[in-house]
Amino acid sequence: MAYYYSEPSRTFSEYLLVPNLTTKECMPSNVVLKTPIIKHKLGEKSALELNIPVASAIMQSVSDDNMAIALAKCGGISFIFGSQTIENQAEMVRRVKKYKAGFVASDSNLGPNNTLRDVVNIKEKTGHSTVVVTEDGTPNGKLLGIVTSRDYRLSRASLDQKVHEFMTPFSQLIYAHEGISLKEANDMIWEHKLNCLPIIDKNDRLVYLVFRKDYDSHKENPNELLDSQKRLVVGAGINTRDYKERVTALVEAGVDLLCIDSSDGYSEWQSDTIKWIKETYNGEVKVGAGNVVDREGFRYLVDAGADFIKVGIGGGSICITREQKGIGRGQASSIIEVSVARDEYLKESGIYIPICSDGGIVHDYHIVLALAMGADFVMLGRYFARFDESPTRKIKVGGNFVKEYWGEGSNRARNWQRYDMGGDSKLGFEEGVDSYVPYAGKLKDNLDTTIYKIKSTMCNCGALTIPELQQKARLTLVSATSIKEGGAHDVILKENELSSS
Ligand code: RVP
Repeated sequence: MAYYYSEPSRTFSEYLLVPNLTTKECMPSNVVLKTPIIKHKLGEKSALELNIPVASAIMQSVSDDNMAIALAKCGGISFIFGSQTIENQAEMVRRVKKYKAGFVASDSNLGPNNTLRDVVNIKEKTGHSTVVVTEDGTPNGKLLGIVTSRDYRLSRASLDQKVHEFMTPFSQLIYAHEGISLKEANDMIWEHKLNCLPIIDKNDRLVYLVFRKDYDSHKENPNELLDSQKRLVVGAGINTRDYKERVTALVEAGVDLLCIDSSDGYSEWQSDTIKWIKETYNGEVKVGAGNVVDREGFRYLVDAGADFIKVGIGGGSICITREQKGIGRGQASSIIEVSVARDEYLKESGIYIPICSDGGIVHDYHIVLALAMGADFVMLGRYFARFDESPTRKIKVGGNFVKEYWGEGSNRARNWQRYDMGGDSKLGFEEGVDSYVPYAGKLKDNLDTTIYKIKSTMCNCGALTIPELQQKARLTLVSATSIKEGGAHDVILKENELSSS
């Protein structure tokens, strides 16, 4: 006879946190959100920790190198999407690893025989007023000079004038050599009253530019997630088909953490993939697995050697797996059961396995609920898709700016490996939709607010760290009526009144 769960499958919005005593030291500024991301022995530190408990989803419309840089600067991690060629994905990882805070690759480059017209055009395209002149017009060519708006007067000059006639030539430039620290570069910027310092290699080829304003923004990111060589940390998604070639390329590119990306991870394919990675790299390469929603799935992947477990089926905002296949479970119920399984495993083995709650975060407070229920970090798709840094188009629909956001199981992404059930390799039917999300601006501005909210809620719960929250939190189920009263009610909202008049 089939097994029936005695409890309904619950989601985050059905729960609230009940406040504990808030002591005087329980202030948002004292809350530390560091959290483990790979398994470790009880009492020891995880070899990789996040500075804030968020990851961006393994999706084409969310996590490319640009997103990964922006999120790691804020202390979280991106998993670069795997539904692209191995070469492209490895190149994205390489770009994140090469990124040096404050050192940027030049995006406005011309050759000496280009014209002032080209300068004007490139300025309009990139929005940057510093144009680099290299021998071959590439970002890493031999540096010949620099053009800024101080070098020409549009009202007087001919647009056909050649760049080499009015640029500031190399002989008059202040520059530095590769290997200089950001602090040293900044000192030179101040000493010589520069806006931009070119960094060149021993053959006079341009490597980076350092801008005065970038140094300031570096100081604004105290949570930056860096590896031992001070490079940004980045993850990548893999599948259970081409993992031998893909993992090899990603590891070579310097990836810090892998995650098998699948809508249903309780499979022998995943076990084989994890075992191959662990054997091939002597346990050195770290890999998360999932998604699962129960104790059995969790144990199976942990026994195979997974470093963290990702939880959630069908809860994603763009996901229609539940409708299409009748598979899934409420995200809250899944996290609660898997956390109990994790604690059991910890008791038996002395090993702590971090859990990632993936999908279905609708409100910021849902993140705190997930953490309180036992998750160590959350993975978000819709949330990050709304920002400037996501790889999708920003367009105007009905007078409002939106960004595109599509599921990995949609026809647009065609990520059949994520929904692979063995056999023929193609997407039989869609499990995701193509959609828009409201445009929300810069990642950092939004994330700062979210993090502040998380810290405030934790203070209400009397918790200064995530482990403390997990121990102390008191959660209550809410009735349908309480949910209704959770928002503004029984008042006439001014916005509505204005828009209807
Ligand atoms: P959300 O944050 O609610 O947008 O959910 C993002 C998650 O949804 C992803 O991390 C992934 O687990 C899942 N996903 C991605 N594509 C699809 C799909 O097409 N069904 N689902």
